[in-house]
Amino acid sequence: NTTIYLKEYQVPDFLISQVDLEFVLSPDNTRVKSRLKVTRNGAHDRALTLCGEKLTLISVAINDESVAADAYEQTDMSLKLPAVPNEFELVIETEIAPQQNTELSGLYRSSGNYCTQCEAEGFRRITYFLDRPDVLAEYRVRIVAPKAACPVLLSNGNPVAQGDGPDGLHWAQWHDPHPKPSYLFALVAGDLQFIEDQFTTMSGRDVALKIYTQSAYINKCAHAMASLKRSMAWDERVYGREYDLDIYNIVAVDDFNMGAMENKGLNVFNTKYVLADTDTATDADYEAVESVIAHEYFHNWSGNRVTCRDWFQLSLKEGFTVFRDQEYSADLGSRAVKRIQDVQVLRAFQFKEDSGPMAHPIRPDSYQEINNFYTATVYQKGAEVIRMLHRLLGADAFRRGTDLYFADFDGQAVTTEDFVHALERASGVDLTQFRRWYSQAGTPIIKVEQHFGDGVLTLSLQQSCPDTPGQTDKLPFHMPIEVALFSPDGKKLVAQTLSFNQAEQQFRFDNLACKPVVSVLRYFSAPVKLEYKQSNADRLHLIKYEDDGFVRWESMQQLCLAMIQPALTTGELDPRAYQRVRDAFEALMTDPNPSDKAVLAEMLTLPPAAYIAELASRVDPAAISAVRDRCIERLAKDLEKYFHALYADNNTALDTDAQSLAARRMLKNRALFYLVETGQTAYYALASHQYHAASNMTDRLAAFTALVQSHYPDRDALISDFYETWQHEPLVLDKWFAIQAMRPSSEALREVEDLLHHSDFTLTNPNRVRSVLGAFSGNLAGFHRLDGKGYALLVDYVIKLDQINPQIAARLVSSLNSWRRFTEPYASRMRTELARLNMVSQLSSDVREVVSKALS
Ligand code: HT7
Ligand code: ZN
Repeated sequence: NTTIYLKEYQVPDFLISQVDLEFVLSPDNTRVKSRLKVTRNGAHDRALTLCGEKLTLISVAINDESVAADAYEQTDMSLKLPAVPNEFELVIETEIAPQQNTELSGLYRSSGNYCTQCEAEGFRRITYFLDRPDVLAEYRVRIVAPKAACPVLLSNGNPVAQGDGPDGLHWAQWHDPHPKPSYLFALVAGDLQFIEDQFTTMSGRDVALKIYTQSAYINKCAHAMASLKRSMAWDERVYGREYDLDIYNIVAVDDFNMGAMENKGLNVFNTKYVLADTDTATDADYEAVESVIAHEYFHNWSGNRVTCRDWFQLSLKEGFTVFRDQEYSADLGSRAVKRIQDVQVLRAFQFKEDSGPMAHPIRPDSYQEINNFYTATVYQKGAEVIRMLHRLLGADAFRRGTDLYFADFDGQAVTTEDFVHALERASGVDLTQFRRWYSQAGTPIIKVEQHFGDGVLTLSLQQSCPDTPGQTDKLPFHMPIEVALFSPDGKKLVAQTLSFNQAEQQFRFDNLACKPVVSVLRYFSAPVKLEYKQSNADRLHLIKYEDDGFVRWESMQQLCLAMIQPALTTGELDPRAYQRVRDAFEALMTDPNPSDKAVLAEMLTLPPAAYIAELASRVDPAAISAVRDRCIERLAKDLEKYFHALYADNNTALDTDAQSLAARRMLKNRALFYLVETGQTAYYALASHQYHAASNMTDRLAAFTALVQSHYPDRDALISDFYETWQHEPLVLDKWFAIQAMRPSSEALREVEDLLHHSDFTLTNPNRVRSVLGAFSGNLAGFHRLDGKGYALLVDYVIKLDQINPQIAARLVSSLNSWRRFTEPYASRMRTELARLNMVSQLSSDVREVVSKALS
């Protein structure tokens, strides 16, 4: 594998200002004719080298003159034209086979329809091109296809013309007036239905909105459409951003490597993030659709109008856009729950990445395979970095900064430095030190100590950041630390943002009548790990009086960790630690006026096993599962009557708005989970009744999950019933696969082996692969076995999958990355399997990069 370095970035030797593409579609030999307006960029005499992969070259012509084969050099990665004029028209004809494209990058087929995925480097699998984000061109596209098989022909921009041709063919022409990089190109063709609506922009322009999918799914697109309209209005209101074409098309397909793609005017989505109706989608699915629709829409400005200079700048568009979609969801629903859930994702995935062999800054310095860098670090930590900027500058200055950024760089391909500098210019805040967040990897650790005397509280903060591959001796970061002080009777005395930028720093709070309770890192104001010897009494105080839902939840998590962590080594639950959690749970459940039912549901949830593992110095998966399971079982039994009351109180439809109803369901189903964990027949019956009587997938799936992951005696019959009922709904079937693969027991391996041989399992659909192998690899109790058979199974399938879809194979193998952090024999067994994988001679560059870094 070759390594690409940020420091070696060079401007392109040539620019392409106009692209005319003609596609004559056919499953095994699609003809692509590309007509490019090319100009030399600067004074040099270097050759024009175009990227191209898996292409059959038919012809090359410069200024209408055919170029002979001996006048160019072709490799399996490129086409080099040594002597070209300074300005010319280049016409290249190639042939491709979308039907054989199982990598789902470039032009491929999903359920018989044609679609594309060009980010990051898929366009070079369609035609020879300068396939890099800093080459922006205006595109005109003509698509020719059989009318019967492909009545719908779509590309970027606005429709220009369409017509019928000979032999049952028809054609359509599209024009995108906004210059764009090739990664934003899209084409869709096939037998698709659509729903339509419209949006009038703030300047009064009407935009046609359409969502296309297979006819079987068309009745499930209304929520996505409503989400799109809400997103368009939000981006106008909050960022002053208006949509800029006459039409906004979304297409939902079954086979897609990621969640969705923001191609200009023609988003392509994984069906998982479009389709939703109450029968088949849970409340969480509805929220996911809302946020991904918003995310892709927001890219129209943060990514498309202003794009990335190179792929090292990926967080420029992804971190910023994730921040935008997180804020959108927070504005729409419960801000506190959104923050809690986003922090959970960050801790589960990004903290793990930061402590493993693939750790990288949000702007990486190097990569071998760019697809491996669509990571939680670039996305989620990238969003946290923008969130800190927002907090340090304040909302108004931040908005002035983003206005300046969009105005200055519209139509350009820029860097994270350009973004930070725009914020600096607009706000006058010096962000010199803050920039270290872009270049230093690792999760900072903040030690907090407090001292109180003579009415003065001194808060001492110390920061450090662990070494990561290739980076030692990190310099201090600049971060906002939100604090508040509470009086003994629960009054908020002070709330303040501390600007923390030294290795050690002290902050004074004067004139305090008595020792306050200190709340630190409110709203999770910086992506750090806190080392804070807070008393349990203070935690309980914050659970009771904090108005930040995140801190209330975090304080509860800390109480739980204080019960779980010591037991991982002693094997015994400390009775006092247990009693504290038990009493706190009881107090929460008997609070007559819980402020937010969804926050309460989160507070009644123990820290996830993955987070307990992340915090451990050495991971003993069996100990983590055993201790966590024991806590759940004891809490379930001891608090049964409260869980039962909570269930009964919330098993109603008293609320009318969708959000309150969803919060009620969340709380009720949390209670149901504990009730089923008591192992009592009556509660199995209750869950079984809920499963059969449910009027929505949230309740049905919650009951199904609780029962399948318990010792329910009729488990097998229940699993069959679910399958019989939902086998024709692929997204529901994915849930069916995943819930079994996540069974928290050593039995999971046998079940996963069966699932992998199920007639509905396939390695060609990424959602299905994720629902079995992805879910299994995240199953601490099932995957991590003393005999290492979980790892062996995963590697067997990674080897097979690598031949089909290397991007997905590489993501699966990363679950073994953290092998060094495990106790024996797990660590050795994981390493053995990685070494076996590394011995395979025909590995893709994707898997090779992950496995070699994991072993180095
Ligand atoms: N910007 C999109 C990234 C994406 C992608 C990247 C690599 C391979 C396949 C992919 N599909 C989509 C998604 C987003 O962040 O909006
Ligand atoms: Zn994105």
